Amino acid sequence: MTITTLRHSSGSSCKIHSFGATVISFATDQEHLFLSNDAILDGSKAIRGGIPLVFPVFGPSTAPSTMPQHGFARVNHWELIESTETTASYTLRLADVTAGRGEHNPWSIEEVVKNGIDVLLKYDVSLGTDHLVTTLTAQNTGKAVFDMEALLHSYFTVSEKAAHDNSRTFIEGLDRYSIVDKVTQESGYVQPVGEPVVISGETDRVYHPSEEKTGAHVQLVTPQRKLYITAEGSNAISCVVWNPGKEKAQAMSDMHDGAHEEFVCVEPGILTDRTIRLQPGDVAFLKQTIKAIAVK
Ligand code: TA6
Repeated sequence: MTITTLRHSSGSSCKIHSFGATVISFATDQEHLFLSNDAILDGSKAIRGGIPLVFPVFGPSTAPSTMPQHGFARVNHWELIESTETTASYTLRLADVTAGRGEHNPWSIEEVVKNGIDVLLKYDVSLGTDHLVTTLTAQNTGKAVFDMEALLHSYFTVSEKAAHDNSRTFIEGLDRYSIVDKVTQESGYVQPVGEPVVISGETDRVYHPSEEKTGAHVQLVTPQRKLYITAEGSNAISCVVWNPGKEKAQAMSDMHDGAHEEFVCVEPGILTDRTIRLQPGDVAFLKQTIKAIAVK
């Protein structure tokens, strides 16, 4: 298990853990990614913080599949194939996936022998003066078509424990997106124009674009800075906004006390009814750019 550090001459830096190819730090004049003090970094559990990679399913699997929540990408060791001072490229081959395949789904060892599914995942990380670009690509290297979801589960730090302070922490850019609220179980309503998205207690919502937009531009405003999160991909980009709230955070063994006030997850992804159907030989991608602007 290795941690690769990227450094830019401007002073920005980035750290990537080979477990899950999880970016665990992106700093300019300050750290932008949240990593729980209790995160487990020994490869026995998905890393709680940074940017875990979600593939090929988002959320819990549908029965009878026993693939774990968010799929296998975040719980396997990725190979670092190339790096420079400011870039790193990782790959994960299905043949090297030892954890998280589960049973009764097309990715299980038993099924793959019969159906001929194969995939090559690649993850490119590139550091700039004030930005970080992360690109996940999936190439269908097998004989059969497969469906996939993909998401960059980005945890962003919020200083001064202000994640739930709606006047200082909010998300812009999701106007007119339709909402699936997993806490209230409500759906089918849209984010009003000009109204920012705020975190109120436990928050777990998926925002789907009203049009088939293969790009998204979202701004996360916090007391310490504004983050411009731009995403593009091979299908419409949805955006998940998540914070576990106090009780759920306390119940998570790898979340330190009070952590729910220190981060907000803003997660671009290709999800649910926008799932990608990838034919043999085809490539799909999901790219996120995070740009930090200090708030004066
Ligand atoms: O992306 C939001 C979400 O799916 C939430 O429902 C919540 O469970 C979160 O991810 C964290 O999931 P994890 O499996 O990392 O505990």
